[in-house]
Amino acid sequence: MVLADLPLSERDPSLAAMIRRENDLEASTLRMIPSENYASRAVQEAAGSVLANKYSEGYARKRYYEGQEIIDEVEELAISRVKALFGAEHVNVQPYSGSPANLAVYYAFCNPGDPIMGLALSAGGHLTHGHGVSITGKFFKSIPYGVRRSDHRIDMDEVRSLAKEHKPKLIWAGTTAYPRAVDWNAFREIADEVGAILAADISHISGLVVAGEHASPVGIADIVTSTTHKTFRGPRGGMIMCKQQHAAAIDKAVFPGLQGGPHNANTAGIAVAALEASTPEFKAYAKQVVENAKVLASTLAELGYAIVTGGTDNHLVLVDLTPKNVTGKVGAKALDKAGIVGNYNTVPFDPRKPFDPSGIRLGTPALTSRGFGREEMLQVARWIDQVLVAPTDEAVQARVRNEVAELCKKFPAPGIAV
Ligand code: DSN
Repeated sequence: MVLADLPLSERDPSLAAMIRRENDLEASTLRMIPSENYASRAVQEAAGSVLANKYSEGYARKRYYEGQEIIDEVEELAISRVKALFGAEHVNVQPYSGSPANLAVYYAFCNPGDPIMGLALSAGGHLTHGHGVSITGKFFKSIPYGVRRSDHRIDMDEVRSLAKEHKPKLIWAGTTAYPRAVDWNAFREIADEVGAILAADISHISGLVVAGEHASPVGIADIVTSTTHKTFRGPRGGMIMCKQQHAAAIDKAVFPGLQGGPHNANTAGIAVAALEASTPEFKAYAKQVVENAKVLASTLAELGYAIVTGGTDNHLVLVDLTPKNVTGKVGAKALDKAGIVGNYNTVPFDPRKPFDPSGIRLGTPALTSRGFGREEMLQVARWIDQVLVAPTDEAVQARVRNEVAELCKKFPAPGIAV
């Protein structure tokens, strides 16, 4: 057999072993980072296929390279499925991920130095919505808005007054660590009042939007961006939806503005994910994601945890650990040792620094993909509490890790070989 035909386990056994270990880790732990999920076997097959071999600069039927008859079909299929799911007028599935999708929006509508607005990272926004360490905060004049001190919800009065003062070219509505619904119409009103482009970043919630578990910004915002691997449960990737009037500007910004050839295998994975997201099973899944997050939030609240905003409307729970005298980093690391994988996170008006903040962020998309429901979430909340009340107790961590692994065996993760 020629070397190129050897399986990975023989061609590169050490790397194959790493993948096997990651497989086992994902199989046996509770993956609660809200932006993660389990892509199905079919999505993984498409995303790992020979389509990755092909270069396809341009768009379907308008490529710069030959041999595109199948790639064109694949990209058109992905686009038509995403259009139908979201009711979008125009879709671009070429962005490599969420950050490049967002950069394309800037490139389409803004010039360097233009004022732009987005939710501050410290209040639950995203780096690419104008944070100072991001290129988006360096090349544009970023005016962040925040959440109210009283209830930690987005302060639409502040959004309006900042927009009127700074006349932004672009306003971002969208979040990464915000447990409540976003009011797209309220953003639309403000954008109209100041003549701004409104971009909704639904990376975290696109699966919920498809299923009607969160209101859709499609048709309200000028532009909607999303990753494809979070609640949408596809491969790593990005997509942009927009009104027809912005189609040419967006397409030109993605290619040739920012990117070269699209990652065609990922495009195929997006097509499969869109097919899966159109099923009644997916609708039930997304409903359960939200129900599970509500159970987690209310149970942790009963156990004495400070839940940011007092609960959740979506797939994530932001927990302020200050009342428990544990920092977010210590808490997240203790949970990780116990097989409960979340991330430490700032909470609004956090007196601590982002590298060792006061909170943890926990999500339910991956657990729900395993089939977890109310009973399992009650148990997860109890385990979280047992670990966090004694964050240096390695015996507790070991015991919980074993119990977690036992429960995981009863709920095999999709797309994971056991
Ligand atoms: N890294 C993603 C998240 O965890 O929310 C955002 O890009």
